[in-house]
Amino acid sequence: SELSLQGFLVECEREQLHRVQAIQPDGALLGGVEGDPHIRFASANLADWIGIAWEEVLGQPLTALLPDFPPPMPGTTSTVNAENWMHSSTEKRLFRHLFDGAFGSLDGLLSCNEHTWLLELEPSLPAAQQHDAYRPVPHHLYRMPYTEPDWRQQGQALADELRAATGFDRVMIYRFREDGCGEVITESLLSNLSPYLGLRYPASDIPQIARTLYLRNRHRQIANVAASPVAIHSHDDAQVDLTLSDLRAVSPVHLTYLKNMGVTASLSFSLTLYGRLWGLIACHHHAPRNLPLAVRERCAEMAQVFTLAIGGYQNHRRLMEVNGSDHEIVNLLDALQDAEVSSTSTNRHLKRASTTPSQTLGRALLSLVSAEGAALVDDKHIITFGVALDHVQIREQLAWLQNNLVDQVFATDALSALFPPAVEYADRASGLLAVRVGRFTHVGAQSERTFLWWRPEQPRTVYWAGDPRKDVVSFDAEMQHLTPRSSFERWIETSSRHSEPWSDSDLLRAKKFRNLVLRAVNAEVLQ
Ligand code: BLA
Repeated sequence: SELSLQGFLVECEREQLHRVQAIQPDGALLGGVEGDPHIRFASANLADWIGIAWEEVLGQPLTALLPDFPPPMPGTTSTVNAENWMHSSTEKRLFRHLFDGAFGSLDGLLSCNEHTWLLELEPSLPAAQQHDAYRPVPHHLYRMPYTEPDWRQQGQALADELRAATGFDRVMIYRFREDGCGEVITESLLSNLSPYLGLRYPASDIPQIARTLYLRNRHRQIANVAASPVAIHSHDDAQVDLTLSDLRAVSPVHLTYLKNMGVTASLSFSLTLYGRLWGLIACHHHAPRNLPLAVRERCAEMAQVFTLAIGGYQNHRRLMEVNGSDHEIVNLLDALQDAEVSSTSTNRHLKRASTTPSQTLGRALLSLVSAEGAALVDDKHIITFGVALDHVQIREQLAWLQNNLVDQVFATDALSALFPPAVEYADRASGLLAVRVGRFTHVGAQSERTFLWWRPEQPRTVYWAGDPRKDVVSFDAEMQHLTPRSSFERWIETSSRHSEPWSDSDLLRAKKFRNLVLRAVNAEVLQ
């Protein structure tokens, strides 16, 4: 039912992923409390990896196990030393061949946040793989894309390189949209698999906590969805914080999700831009697959390089757009002035948009942000351009804006979702961009003028992986509980009550326009 579905999604968002007291079985974990070198946490499988039982190490200082810890890190001016290794640090530190004994060679990955330090042990890179794992990031990934085709090509090159480096069946670049949903924008895959390229997935597929963890961790490996997790034992019932852990056990819901998708191993990399999660790179494999840490790190490096390309491309485009808009805005301001002069001279101030200057103004206004309709409104007057609303509707819209919004520039591509009466005219104004300009009058009071732009409803075809309304979860009758959706069949939605979204550049132009109008009108008064 609707209720249990909602309840399930709330539970998903509540799951404290970093509090799970278990790891995946591909290594072992030791840990303690920030600032204290005593071992408080040890995974139950410790004996399998170093030959010493977890019971024996709990309560001991780490140096009882590793007398020379921390070992020097070659080639760095590292701040790791005997006094501060267990203190909070943003960087994870890899110690190669930390253990070298009868059980083989193990690397140690040290991480420490404000609560906990962790030392995770994983098999060292086999000598045969050293050559590949330490190859530099391919040069062509460093190229800066300047055009749309360059940008697409760059993404494809990354996905192809990552598939070659990881040996996974499928590598996808998954980009988050403003509404939290995600879309597969690039894909590299084995030729016998069906593509996911262009498919959209609802936001609930990746809960917020999982996204937050990706801001702190560059990669996440799930080597085998069928593997049993290994418990972490603790000294005096302390709880281990696995925020920075590489081996953290996987959420059961997500394991079911991957199994439903036919995936046995998954590896993902975060794409973080300006402190926000821009997207993920998701890799799938049909069989268990465990890559050495050095290989994962090298792949994360490639992903990191790609984020520079994303940032560079975005900034370049923005700059081009800002420069390109100057001329247009100056023309628009001229048209605005001409229209006002002509309307005052004929003593029909802001009344009808029938004169030639006002037609010029209309064209310039509409093209500034590629709108179909626009209006210029102040306390007393309304002038409309293009496909517009009637005056009652405009007054209502303005009243709503004034009561609900503080921003001087506001945009939505789904007005009726925020302001239900707008359903009535969704065909003309599903998208609204509003710019408010305060104006000092000659008597010193402030009056306000608002520019409104509208975009019509755009029937938009969205390819969802499964029906997002029905298939997010399903009821497992046998297990008597809810499970993540099991259908990933392509499902087509023709969305309504949305306009073409306003782009960054539309907003930039609107803001720039506002600043110039503001300057012009207030300069006029001060003269
Ligand atoms: C995690 N969900 C994830 C991750 C991805 C997805 C990429 C990161 C971990 C990983 O790389 O496997 C989703 N994977 C996708 C999508 C595609 C893909 C969309 O390949 C598209 C091609 N999942 C649900 C529901 C819940 C849920 C309803 O569908 C609610 C409980 C949970 N997803 C969930 C959890 C994690 C997750 C808890 C974190 C898993 C972990 O890190 O332990």
